Amino acid sequence: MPPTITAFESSPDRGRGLARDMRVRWAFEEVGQPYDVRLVSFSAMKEPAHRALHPFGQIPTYEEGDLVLFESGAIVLHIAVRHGGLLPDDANARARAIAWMFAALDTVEPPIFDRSLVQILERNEPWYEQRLRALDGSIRKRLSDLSGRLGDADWLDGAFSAGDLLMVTVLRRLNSSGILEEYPNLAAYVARGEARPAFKRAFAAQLAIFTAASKG
Ligand code: GTB
Repeated sequence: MPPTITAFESSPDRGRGLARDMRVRWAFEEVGQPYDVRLVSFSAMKEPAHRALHPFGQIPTYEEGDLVLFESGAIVLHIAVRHGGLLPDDANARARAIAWMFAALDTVEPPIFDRSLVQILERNEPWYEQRLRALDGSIRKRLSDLSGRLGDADWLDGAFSAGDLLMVTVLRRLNSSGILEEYPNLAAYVARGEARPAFKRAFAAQLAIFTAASKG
């Protein structure tokens, strides 16, 4: 039986592939492994049955036999360790690819994710513009360093890896902000990731859920 992951029954991103199941789907597609998806509602996520899988009552989760995982980064790492194609064989290169995974989630994602939260939750607050400017400053600092490091390479460290997969999913969240375009090599990097056949298959799969839900 293929592993089962969970995803939003009705994603608030309206099929833009911004929820964190997208990176897990993409990882499965890159390594050529089938997977099943169980859709969960916001209320079901907070029920004991789902909390047994995910202590914080969120998606995505991963179930395979006796193994239950949460945290999208841990799930992508697990897929990459189990199957070839997302981590280099050379031990040092593998360690560096894993460092890029952590960099994507620990160093680059926080201000980007906070920006989207602030736009949703704090738009009518008196501090909104100031907070947004501060976050944009933090984001630009990270992007400037990342852009300098990437230079004119296709990927962050040699061949495409799970580090690139996570970094691209993180940067995609800036797609409608205008900020990414200030760093043409990063915009091209995201476009390269999105052009990968595995990304396209993963994107189409999550979009199909939104399309079916909006018809039904
Ligand atoms: N660190 C965890 C991980 O990486 O797996 C974070 C998991 C997480 O934030 N899950 C979110 C969730 O379940 C969905 S992805 N939220 C429901 C809840 O907490 O009750 C975050 C997300 C939500 C919405 C959009 N969007 O609308 O664009 C994008 C991303």
